[in-house]
Amino acid sequence: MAFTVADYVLKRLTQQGVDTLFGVPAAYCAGLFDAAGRNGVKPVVTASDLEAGYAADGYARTRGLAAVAVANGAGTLSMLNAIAGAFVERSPVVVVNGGPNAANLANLTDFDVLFSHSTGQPDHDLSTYKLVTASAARAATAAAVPGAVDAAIATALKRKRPVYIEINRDIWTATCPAPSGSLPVTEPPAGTEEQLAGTIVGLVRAATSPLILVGIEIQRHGLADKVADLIAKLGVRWSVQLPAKGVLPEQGGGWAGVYAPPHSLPAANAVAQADLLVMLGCVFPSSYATLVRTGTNRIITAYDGKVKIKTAAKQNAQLGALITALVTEAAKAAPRPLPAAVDPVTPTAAGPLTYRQVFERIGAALDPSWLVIPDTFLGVHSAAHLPVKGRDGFLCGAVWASIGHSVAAAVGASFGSTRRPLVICGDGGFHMTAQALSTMVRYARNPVVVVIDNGIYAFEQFLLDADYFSDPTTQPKPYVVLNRWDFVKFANGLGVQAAQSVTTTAALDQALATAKASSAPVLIVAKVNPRDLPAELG
Ligand SMILES: Cc1ncc(C[n+]2csc(CCOP(=O)(O)OP(=O)(O)O)c2C)c(N)n1
Repeated sequence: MAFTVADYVLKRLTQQGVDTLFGVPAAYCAGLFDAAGRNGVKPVVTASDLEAGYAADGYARTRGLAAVAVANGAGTLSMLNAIAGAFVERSPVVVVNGGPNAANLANLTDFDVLFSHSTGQPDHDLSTYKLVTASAARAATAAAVPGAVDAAIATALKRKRPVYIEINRDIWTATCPAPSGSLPVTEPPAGTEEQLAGTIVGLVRAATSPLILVGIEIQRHGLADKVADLIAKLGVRWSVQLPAKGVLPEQGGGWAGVYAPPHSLPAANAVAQADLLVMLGCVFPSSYATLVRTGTNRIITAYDGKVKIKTAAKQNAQLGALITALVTEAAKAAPRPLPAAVDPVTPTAAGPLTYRQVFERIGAALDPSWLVIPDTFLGVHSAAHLPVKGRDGFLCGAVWASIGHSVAAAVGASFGSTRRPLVICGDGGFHMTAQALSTMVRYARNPVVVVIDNGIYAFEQFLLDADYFSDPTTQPKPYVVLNRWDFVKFANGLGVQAAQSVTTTAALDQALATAKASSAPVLIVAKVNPRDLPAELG
């Protein structure tokens, strides 16, 4: 059989280690799914398009690159939220979209006849995805495919951001030359790195209490070992942003805890006291506004190909080359003595099941086999302090903060990571993507999903009127109260046999131990009082 356009796309993906294609097929992209098997790529069909996007995101975060294809318009626009999160949090997902053919476009332009799922714009998906990807391009002919695909995948690898390729739906089976040569996977150095490194290390040495804050780009660019070396050679305190938790093992001298303002002692104190903050590969969520706006005279940042030293103008610099130069520069003098690591969080006494107890019991159960995936909910503040073991044991959409991400990202992470996903999610977040349990069953995946069932969108209630949590006479906002599901029956209906509710710490311990012993997907529903708050917020 001749080599085709679909083969070209899949071959370039498999060359980068991608062995799974997430999506919900449609006539537009069926040609890609048809070619998957013969190219050694396993199609994973999810229960929704949004789930496909989150799953691809979870795979990209753990494997380094992912691919997803859904229906033009109806599927892609449903998936947009997931790809926006991947864009913000540097997750290189390749969105492969079947696009309108020449007749579709002519009918629309000449007679206002809508092609399937068209909004009436000839490029509705292309234009929309430009907003949430590092590159978005359309290939109308087979001749244009190699150039478009190579440019897109190279951009995803270099920038660690999603990319979008739209391919005329008529050409999947058209003949195409096989790929030749390898794709560039890193940006070239800017030439500024050595000089910048000299300045930065000089400032660190001159500071009284410098602190390095590690961000997610360090993991995405495979720079964790070098950053660990840099910390040791300089002898500085260090912290991580919440999305970067687990990028480095959380131990040893200088470890100051996860910095996730506004609820992140002791790291918040360490950051507040630092006279120099070196933020490597960080993304700033809204909670960083005060720190970044008021701290320009003590902050150095390096992210997204740019370095800024205090109030000086930004300069181009390639992150990997900069970190290498920093290590070389740091090696020229002895490290300063490292302060002792922060004490681990001490457990409280056993008692009724509360947010605090749920996280303490999960913390006690953690070992290096788990990949902790918290959702956006009250418990994310507690997840920041979980004793994740080793490296790359944590995955969190903490900046984009879309509820429901965790459950569906676990589908992808179960394919991309050697660790077993342990999802911790609120009941409201679980409502968003609960059908992902079905995908886990269908493809024999093994995530353990812990749903903290308090019957409300407590995070929203906390933001809008926190009195509710301390004053029994204060009623919740009516729109934060959830429809109560029978989660166990729901999970059973989707094929998850191992589903149970727990109301005590002993039962939770038992459920976690039983889950650990099984290789099937598991749902544990931890019932918590709606007025209960995690330790970090109480
Ligand atoms: C997709 C999406 N919709 C809405 C929100 C706003 N939001 C943030 S937290 C939250 C409540 C989460 O509730 P739940 O999952 O039950 O956890 P809890 O807050 O009770 O711990 C909501 C609705 C969001 N972040 N993302």
